[in-house]
Amino acid sequence: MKIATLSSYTDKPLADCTDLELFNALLSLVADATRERGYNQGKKRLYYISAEFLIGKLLSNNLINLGLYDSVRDELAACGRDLSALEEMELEPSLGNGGLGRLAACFLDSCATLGLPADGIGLAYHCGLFRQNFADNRQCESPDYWLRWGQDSWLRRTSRHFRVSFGGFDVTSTLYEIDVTGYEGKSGKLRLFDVDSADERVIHSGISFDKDDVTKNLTLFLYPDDSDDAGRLLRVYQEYFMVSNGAQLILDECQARGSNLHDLADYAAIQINDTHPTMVIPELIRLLGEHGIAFDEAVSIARDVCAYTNHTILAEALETWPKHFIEQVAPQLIPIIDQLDKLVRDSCEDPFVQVIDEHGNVHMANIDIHFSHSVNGVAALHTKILEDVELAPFYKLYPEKFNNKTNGITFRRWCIECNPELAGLITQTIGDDWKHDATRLEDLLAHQDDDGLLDQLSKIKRHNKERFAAWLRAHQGTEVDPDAIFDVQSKRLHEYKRQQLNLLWATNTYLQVKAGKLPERKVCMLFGAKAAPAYTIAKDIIHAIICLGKVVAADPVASQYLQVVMIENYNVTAAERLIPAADVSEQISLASKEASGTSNMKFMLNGALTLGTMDGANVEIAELVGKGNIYTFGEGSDEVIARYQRGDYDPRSYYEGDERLKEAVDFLRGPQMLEVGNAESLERLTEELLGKDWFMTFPDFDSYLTEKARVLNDVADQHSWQRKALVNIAKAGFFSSDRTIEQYNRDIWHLGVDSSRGCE
Ligand code: C3B
Repeated sequence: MKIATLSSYTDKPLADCTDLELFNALLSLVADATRERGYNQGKKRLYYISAEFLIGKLLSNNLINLGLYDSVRDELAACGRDLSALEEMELEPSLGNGGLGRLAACFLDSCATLGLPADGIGLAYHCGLFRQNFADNRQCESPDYWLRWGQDSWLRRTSRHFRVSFGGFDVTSTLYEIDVTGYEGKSGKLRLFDVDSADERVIHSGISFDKDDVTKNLTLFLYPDDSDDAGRLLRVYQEYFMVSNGAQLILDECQARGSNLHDLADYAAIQINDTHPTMVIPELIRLLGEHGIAFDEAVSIARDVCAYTNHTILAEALETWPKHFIEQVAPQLIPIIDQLDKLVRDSCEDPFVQVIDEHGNVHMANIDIHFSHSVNGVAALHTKILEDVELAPFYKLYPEKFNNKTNGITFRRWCIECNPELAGLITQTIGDDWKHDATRLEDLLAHQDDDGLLDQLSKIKRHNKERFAAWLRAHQGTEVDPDAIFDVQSKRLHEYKRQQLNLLWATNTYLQVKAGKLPERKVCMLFGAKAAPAYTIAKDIIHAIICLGKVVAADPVASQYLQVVMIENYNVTAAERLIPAADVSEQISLASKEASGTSNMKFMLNGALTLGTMDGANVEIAELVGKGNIYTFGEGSDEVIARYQRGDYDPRSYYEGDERLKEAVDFLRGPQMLEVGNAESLERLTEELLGKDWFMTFPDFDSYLTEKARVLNDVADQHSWQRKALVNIAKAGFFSSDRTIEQYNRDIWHLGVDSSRGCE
């Protein structure tokens, strides 16, 4: 079948269709084209289980991957219709929070593109992560009904149903699927489960809802508020629901492909994305037991099938659940977890590595490490810290399991789609091989002295800044000046990422301007971040940023030199506009704390220069681009880890010792901020910094100021700046998720590539 034109999917001329009718026609066109190309098949299949898949809007991405973008755009244009208007009306599926979820989405894209038989497994959240808006200069949360749009959606209901038993009751579920199109190749699927009894009427005001009625609320939200036991318990219900459905599906499918279950590892690889899906291990063992496989063999099968990725060293993110929670949610897992605990206890006495600790808490990461065959970190430094420090006792037990897989991003979305002008310039300069082999971007290095090219880079950046400014105006009514330097920090709000350090810089800059020291060029600071609803200090930081923005904007002089903007409801769609427009990429986490970071890679690919600490993947970026093409500052991870170990950090000594820091901190709770802000919130933030500053912003303050001054000074010489940007673009090839996925497959999954053509 040859894929027809869009007009063959509508029963009237395109010009007469409503936008909604056109959108639905596009959905059908894409679905047919995807089916026509076929799905990647093979004896062994990867199941990437994850609580988050931050897939972003799919229309343009699918059209590009299917090679239909230009023809559809032209067909619409010929009838006076605009594809970008249809792109605008699509709602973004908000099925993720941050880097972890976006990584999962990039990985599915790469698996599909590389011809690997692979699916994502997760939950069909009705509202996903909350929608953020600002009122009274503070974050407010509301449900994000990404499916309630009067259109069909990418989510396809299947006829497959499962039953999941919880302590005291059962639920039934339905499998939904979203096609994951590969670039000029076949497809994979994102397979999402929903509970049949879900009922959105239990949502009260905002994102609060009846936490007790699990049959109704189970799949309504990603990461329900976990500040109380009911919320925490609900997370365990969600996790078990996800893995029980997933494990049943996997066993069914592998049997259908010919597995006798003893040989499951020849048919399935399961990648456990962070600790949320950990219960898939005991669940698999339990289900294998139901199929008559003895416990010891089932453990060994599960180990051969499962692999675990660690995404953070932050203790609070390495989940532990009270055993009685699991007993309440899935009592059938308790005998298995007890036996796993005993297996570990019998072979090793170290309390650090036990499955169940002396307080009766189950350590999910510990289950993953003992009972999977691979443990990987997500950047070289992160993996080294896992091996040498955070998971050192495990590394001693199982050195052969540990490996590094530095993260990556898909260049389809993060360049070809979001920055078409840059993609066009690259292709014009070096041909289009880079679209399949990102390392070919290095061919750009031969053009470093091409003044015309550097000039074009500069023009494209300017154009992207204008495009972003127009988008922001429409999005939240804020005006930004494309002549200003766009200095961007966009990522989840977390103290370790240190948006507060950037806030202190902005405060200092404002005070400098007030003291008559005027910068050469205006800086527009753009923040994009959501704070977890129960994370008070994170919300205080957002509040302080917004308040400072108001103070600066109200000042006729300062506002000529500085602007501080918090972008509302930062998500993939916003990132796609923002990142191509950035001049400076702020990657300023406390060294040792950011496992990898992936926005650093996206900014680099889009020609922004990194201002960062030697943390996560920044270290690898610095190695690749060389000292002259990145701006680094701050203490290194060894120093930071040693300071934590000594336990002698005293923020007050830094505060007392640096007048600029003292002034900036005092300003946060001073009269001008109090005029626009909330005293309790500003006070709490200031006290947190002075009394604790757990992520050590103060020791890096001085070097941050120095290095940021250098960055802002260097932007003025656009020729030399764009040369640096070109080196960054050229060296970004290493961070293609195609490279990452090839490494996962080579070292962990061992899937065959589906190189056949045509349909399923
Ligand atoms: C993130 C980490 O914080 C990032 O450093 C990393 O790049 C990505 O994962 C992807 O590996 N992360 C997250 O977004 N959510 C978590 N719960 C844990 C880590």
